[in-house]
Formats: sequence, structure tokens, C-alpha cells
Amino acid sequence: MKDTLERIRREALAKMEESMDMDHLNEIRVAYLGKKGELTQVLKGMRNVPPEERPQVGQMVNETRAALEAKLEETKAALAAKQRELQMQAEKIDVTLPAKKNKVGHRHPNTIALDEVERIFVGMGYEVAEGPEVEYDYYNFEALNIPANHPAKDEQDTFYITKDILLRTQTSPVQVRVMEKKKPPIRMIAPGRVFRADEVDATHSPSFHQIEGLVVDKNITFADLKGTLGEFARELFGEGTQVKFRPHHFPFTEPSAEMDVTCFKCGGKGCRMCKGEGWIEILGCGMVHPKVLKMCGIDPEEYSGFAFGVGLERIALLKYEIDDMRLLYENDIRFLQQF
Ligand code: 2NL
Repeated sequence: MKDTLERIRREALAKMEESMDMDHLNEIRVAYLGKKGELTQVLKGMRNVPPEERPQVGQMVNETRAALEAKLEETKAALAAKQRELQMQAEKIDVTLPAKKNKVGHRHPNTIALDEVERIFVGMGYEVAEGPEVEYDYYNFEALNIPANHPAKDEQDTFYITKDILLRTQTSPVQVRVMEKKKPPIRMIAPGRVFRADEVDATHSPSFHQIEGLVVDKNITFADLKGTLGEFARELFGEGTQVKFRPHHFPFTEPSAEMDVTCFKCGGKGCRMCKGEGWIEILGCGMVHPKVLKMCGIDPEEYSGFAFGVGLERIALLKYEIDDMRLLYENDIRFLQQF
């Protein structure tokens, strides 16, 4: 019995000493200290030991168990430390390596220009409204007093989905929808993507962006239009900017005008920017046609309003002195990084 215990002790300690990992160590524990382990078997054999020898043998069994358990804990701790050491080695980082460059994005010139225009009008109490890019012919043309035979309605100029559904050619339909729903006073701008069947060149694209504005209230006059758009021009192009209005025609406004601003580059003397004119055409505007108000459920005897439309790309190209619209759509990072 004594010999057996000594053999068990020797063998088990030697095996633990050589054990390579936790799994292996656990196998050793089960083999000697487990329910069916060798040491447990010895304990079970106690009934064959003469009673007078039992205390001594029992003490030996206990000592052996204690020795094995102590070695087990010690080996466990050593293995854990070794494993942690290996993990630390594997996860070692070289803090002197150059860092990955964080690429910072840039706002698109269109976005910068739109934010600026929105800031100006929101500052004057306007709301920003959006609407669908796929529209009914009614909202894009009919409600705006554009007759069925108008050249803009030609399939050459407008993308039709069906006879009655099309890609909007302006954002006025957003304003028509607001007028149908809301009682005046209305002060709003409607920015968004619009579509026209144009060939691509330096100043045209089949898809571009427009910002339209609309004010409807009692006693709104052309003086309100002039004051508002003059203020807009000064905020956008600088304090000293002057504006002038040339008579024009739109079916949805009466009277209608185009607004020019003094060239912000030369101040009006004439330069390359304004092609020697001193003035730059910036937007179309006018007093909302009474027929349009009526179709939207607003009484033109009680209310009047003004409206305007401006191309977002036109503003971006002018403000950032970009000479070809196609640059805005190419998404060349070297171009975008400049703004
Ligand atoms: C341009 C300039 C313009 C409007 C848009 C408008 C909208 C409603 C009623 C009346 Cl709901 N007018 N928008 C007015 C004048 C000019 O855009 O060059 N358009 C072709």
C-alpha cells in the first residue's frame, strides 16, 4: 500500500511537472484525484487494510492527496502565467509605427451653397420644405398655369414616366402642395433635385438642383420681393452687392422678372467673371399669378405673394469660380478637397 502511494505520488508529480497546458493538466488531475482516479481507488481499498494500520495508511493517503493538490495548484498558476505571457507577446504593439491616416471628407460645393442659402432664408423666418422628385403633370405644369401646348412640356425637354407622371422640372410642385394644405401666411423655400432632358455640357445637366421660394400673405407687393431678394443677394455675395430687375415672362408669375447682381469679382466694372457686363444674372422671380393662387385654394382677392427660383449649381459655380458644371458631378476627390 505504502509502495503504491509512493509510486502514485512520484508518477503524478512527474506528469504534472511535464504537463504542457490546462487540458493536459486536467487529464492528470482526473487520472489520479478524480472519482475513478488512482488515489481514490487506494482509498476504496482501505477496507482490506488491517484496522490497526488504517490510521497510518489514512494519513499517508491524505498527505499524498495534499501533495498532489498543492502541485496541481502550483502548476495551474505557472501554466496560466505562461499563457498570459504568450498572449502578451502575441498582442504586443509597436507604438512607434506610423498611424493610419484618417481621411477627412469634404462638403460638396452644392452642399456648401445650399447650407448658405438655407441659413439666409431660415434667418428671415422661412421654412424649408421638400417633396417628391417623381410628380404628377398637374403639380409640375397645370397648377402653375403652364398650358398643355407650352414648349417646356415637350418630350424633348421633360422626362415622362407616363402621360400624367414625370420627373419634376422645377421644385414649384412642392410649393403648390404646401399652398393646398396651408393657410397663409406662407414663407418657404423648396430646395431639391430637378430633371430636364438636356445634353451634358459646361452649363447643362439632365439632373441638377433648384431652390424655389414662396411668400404668400395679405398685402405682399413687388416691394417685398425686391427687399427680400436684395437682402438675399447681399448676404450671399457681400455687403456692397446691388441688384437690378429686368422684365421677363413666366406663366406662373405676373409681373415676372429676372434679377441681376453686380459682379462680386469686379464690383461692376466688368471682368472675365461677368464677361465684361458688370452684372450677373442670378434668378427668376415675380408676383404669384392669381390663377395659380386660385388653383391652390387661396383667394387672390384676399392674398398676394411673390416667388422666385434659383439654380443651386449656378450659385455654386459662381461663388467658387468653377468654370465647368461637370466637375460638380465627377466626385474627383482632388476637386472636392478644394472647398
Ligand atoms: C426660373 C425661375 C421661378 C417661380 C420660379 C413659382 C412657384 C409657385 C408660384 C409661382 Cl408655386 N412661381 N416659382 C417663380 C418665378 C421664377 O424660377 O428661371 N424658372 C424657370
